[in-house]
Amino acid sequence: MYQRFPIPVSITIAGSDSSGGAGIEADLKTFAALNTYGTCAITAVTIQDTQGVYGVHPIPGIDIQRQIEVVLGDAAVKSAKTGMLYTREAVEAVVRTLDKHRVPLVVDPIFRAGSGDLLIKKDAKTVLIKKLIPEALVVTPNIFEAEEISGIKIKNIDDMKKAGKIIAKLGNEAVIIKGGHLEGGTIIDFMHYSSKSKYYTKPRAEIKLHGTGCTFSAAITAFLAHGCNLIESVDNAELFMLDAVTYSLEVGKGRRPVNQFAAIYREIDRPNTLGNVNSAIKMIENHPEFLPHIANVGTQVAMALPYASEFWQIAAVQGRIKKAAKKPKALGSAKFGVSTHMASVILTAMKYNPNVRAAINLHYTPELVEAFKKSGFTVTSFDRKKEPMRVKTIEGNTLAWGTDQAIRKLGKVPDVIFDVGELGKEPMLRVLGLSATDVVTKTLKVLC
Ligand code: PXL
Repeated sequence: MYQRFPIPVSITIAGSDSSGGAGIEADLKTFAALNTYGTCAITAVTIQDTQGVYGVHPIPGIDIQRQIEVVLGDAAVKSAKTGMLYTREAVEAVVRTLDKHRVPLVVDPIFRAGSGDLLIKKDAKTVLIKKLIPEALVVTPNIFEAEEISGIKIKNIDDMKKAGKIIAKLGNEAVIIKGGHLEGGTIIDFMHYSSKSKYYTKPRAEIKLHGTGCTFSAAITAFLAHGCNLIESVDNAELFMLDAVTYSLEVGKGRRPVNQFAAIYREIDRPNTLGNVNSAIKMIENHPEFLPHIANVGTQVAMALPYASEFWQIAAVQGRIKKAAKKPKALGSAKFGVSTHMASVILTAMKYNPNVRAAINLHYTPELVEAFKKSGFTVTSFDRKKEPMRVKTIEGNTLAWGTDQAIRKLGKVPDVIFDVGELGKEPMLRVLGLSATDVVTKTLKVLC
């Protein structure tokens, strides 16, 4: 049948996590973010928040079996994953049904929650290792799970490699041992497949996260459903995790759930961000009050996409805003990636407060600073003379350094950051705010 909106279907067989961060909830969000239609068989209902697990109610094996059977009998499911399988009955139900319907299978062995709570019974673990793992295309244990499955202690990369080889002997095609629980500033995930090794290196997030394992294995499952081979699926899943981890969410008082939608929310905001900068440009052009404050090098008004981390994710005015006879005049309209200077200011501010996504630069005068202060805005500054040689010569990012200095001095992101310039550097003032129109509105409050 011709499908007007084709979307591959995947199934997750896992436990529900009432905190929404892991389990079925993380899997379905991941499937959705990766344009895969998610179906599910729930194996247990857990009572938990971001701080811990307070109860587990297993679903009877027969009901797990029937959920899988009806879904697989109805839709053309392209890939499957398992997560929390609490009881022996649950594991056996999965083995029975997947034996009849062969689909590429990702087994994420779940032994404990990040909080330390047990999420599998002992006899279930034995059957999982003996009967389910051999059926998998890929198994994705963390260090502790890999230790239990392989029977060896894992202290370093060599041990990971040994454990990977042992686990692969169970019959599964590949193993990825996630290295997050080993010490060190970088995390290394190790993959063993057809007697080969592959390593994925990434920076460690210095916060406690929730749902990383579920999201990672669900992402592999989603890419498999899209027809990627195993290596491509893992490569893509690793990339997907970078944004999901960087932009984890502060939802409760405990661990931070990863954010499967960070990249989508960023990209979807492109037209809004461009539109907002264009509106700000119009406001400036319509207010001659700006004219004396337009910077000699030109004024920029810029705004970042949400979850931005790169300069090309910041929109600004192509060609800047210049002084014309009676009014300020923009030489072009809003465009991404046209201002490295404003990108440095905004990206630095966003590290402290992700809501501060916009800035405008104006020519500094002591009178203008006084006017901002008088209107009740917070103002702080940095001193170019204090710029370390390292920043000046090697890093070459004076504005990121200066913005950082100014924010640290105040202890929060201010409304205004200025510097009095130096030889060849115009004295400059930057107004920061939530959006391009917000920074213009703040400035107009002072100027009008
Ligand atoms: O992160 C593993 C995991 C899987 N499934 C459920 C969970 C957790 C962790 O808390 O609650 C249901």
